Amino acid sequence: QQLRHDLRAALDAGQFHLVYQPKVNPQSGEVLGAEALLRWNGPHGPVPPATFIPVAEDTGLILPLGRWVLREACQQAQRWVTAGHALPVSVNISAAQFTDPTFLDTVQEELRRSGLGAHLLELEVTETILMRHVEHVQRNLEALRALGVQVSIDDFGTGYSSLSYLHAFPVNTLKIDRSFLAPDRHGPQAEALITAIVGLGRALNLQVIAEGVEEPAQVRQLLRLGCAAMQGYLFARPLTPGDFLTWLRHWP
Ligand code: G
Ligand code: G
Ligand code: MN
Ligand code: NA
Repeated sequence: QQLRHDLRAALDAGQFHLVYQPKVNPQSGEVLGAEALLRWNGPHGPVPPATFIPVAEDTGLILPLGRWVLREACQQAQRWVTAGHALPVSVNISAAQFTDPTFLDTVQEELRRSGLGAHLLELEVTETILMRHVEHVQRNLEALRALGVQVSIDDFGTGYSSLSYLHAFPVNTLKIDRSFLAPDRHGPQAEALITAIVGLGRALNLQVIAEGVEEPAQVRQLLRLGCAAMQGYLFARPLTPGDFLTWLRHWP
């Protein structure tokens, strides 16, 4: 209850900020983009998104907050363009945003305000959202594609994707959930699942990226299995905009 109250005041008080986690191809050394991740420094210290995002979703605050995230991320990506780095920024989208009638207008409006090219914005939508809200999905995805905005399916492999829907959805990327890389899942089964997702990506002409890469052995495994796009603590933690620029100068 206190959390709800603090959260409502937090947006006006400017207590939120975004950090950016790079996506890389460690083989080519290319930086593929960065995922924007929301952080809240509340009145009693930092609160993890896994705690406050569900509350923001319950209270409806996720709509103004999600809009703020989009605005901030588009502005940051446009600053990167100005600094000579045309890197796509990825923004996580909640179910309540995706199914809101103003969603498409909001995306367009924030692109316009920031001046960011649509091809430099990527939206990350979970597999579960896509499967649960099929009625919004086709319209949203087609409109986003028409705008030139990229869409990736986040946490792929943890939900229940219908392959027939997946085939029909105009998306760009499958993001392999990090649970497939977790140490306790190592072994032939996890490897077979990664192989299956990489194969699905090839069959459907989708990019595939692995998240949660923490160890060099995982890099070797992913490259061997045909997945060269990666994100994880091994390369960089989510970084403040200043640290992100420093990281860019020193990478690879
Ligand atoms: O940043 P961290 O890995 O702690 O994020 C935890 C969870 O919160 C992840 O599921 C992530 O997708 C989600 N999350 C982080 N930032 C945002 C955001 O801006 N919007 C939404 N909807 N979810 C976010
Ligand atoms: O649900 P989503 O995939 O958006 O979640 C992103 C979350 O994953 C962020 O909170 C981010 O901090 C976290 N994350 C990013 N890289 C790693 C990693 O290598 N290991 C672990 N355990 N978490 C990671
Ligand atoms: Mn994500
Ligand atoms: Na993710």
